Amino acid sequence: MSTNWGTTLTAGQCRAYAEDGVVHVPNAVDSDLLAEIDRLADRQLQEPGPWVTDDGAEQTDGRLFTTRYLWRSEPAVRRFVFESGVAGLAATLMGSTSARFYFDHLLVKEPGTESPTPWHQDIGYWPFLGSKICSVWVACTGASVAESSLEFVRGSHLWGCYFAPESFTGESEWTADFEGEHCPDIDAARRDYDIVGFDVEPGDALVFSAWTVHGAAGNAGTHRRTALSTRWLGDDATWSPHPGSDPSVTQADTTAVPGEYPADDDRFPLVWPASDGRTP
Ligand SMILES: O=C(O)CCC(=O)C(=O)O
Repeated sequence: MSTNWGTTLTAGQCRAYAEDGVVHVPNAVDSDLLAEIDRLADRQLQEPGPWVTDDGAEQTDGRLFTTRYLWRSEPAVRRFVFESGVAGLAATLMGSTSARFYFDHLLVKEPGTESPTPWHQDIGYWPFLGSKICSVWVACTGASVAESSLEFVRGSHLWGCYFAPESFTGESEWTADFEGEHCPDIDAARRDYDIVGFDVEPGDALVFSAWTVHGAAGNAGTHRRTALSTRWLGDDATWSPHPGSDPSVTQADTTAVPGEYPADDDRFPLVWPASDGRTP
């Protein structure tokens, strides 16, 4: 898709990203790509890849399943990353001249899944620092907030807080290595926060800063909720591995130097602007 997001996004959408830390961009991705991702989700549920979170095996009421870092092996995800236009969308909203790709995260909640996505900030999970780092979460299926579309604490990206990563399944995993402040219990005091949630249609994108606190309810609906979240690094991102950060790319996997911009074209490819001069 060759959308020029610089002219397509409204001033209100750009302001929402800057001030709220999240913006809803309807109809951002073509339906043929979404269908490919839906098929991939079916395959992954049957035969999960290496980086999986799954509370499904013993679960009777639904299943919260996530798998990530598929872009190097799955052509559908590769196409999504390099051809859907989401890199340009991320760069434009971050106010960045470039967007490097970090990783993809496919998130599935079967109908009846009780497990919420815990309230969290993304930055603590990731081996990066910088203000221009974001996710483009694309709905592959429609979902209301009650069906597990995302909610955000408006303006929380400006709190100046850096919260510990939270396990999605509640079990102690790599996130436990992090020492630091935990995200407040937003649900225990919802009225104290400015919470915004978005009902989404297939192809809608929610673009949010890595510093914005967000979460999602379980899926009280009758159909599967599938989303593909891609993670983007802007001009001021620096490589910053730390205990408790995402083990899918470690120092051993990259030439990136701690404290410096991650100019590793193999692990963190520059997708925007496209090297062949096309608008991706
Ligand atoms: O889809 C979800 O339930 C969670 C998504 C999320 O937390 C993210 O993309 O950062």
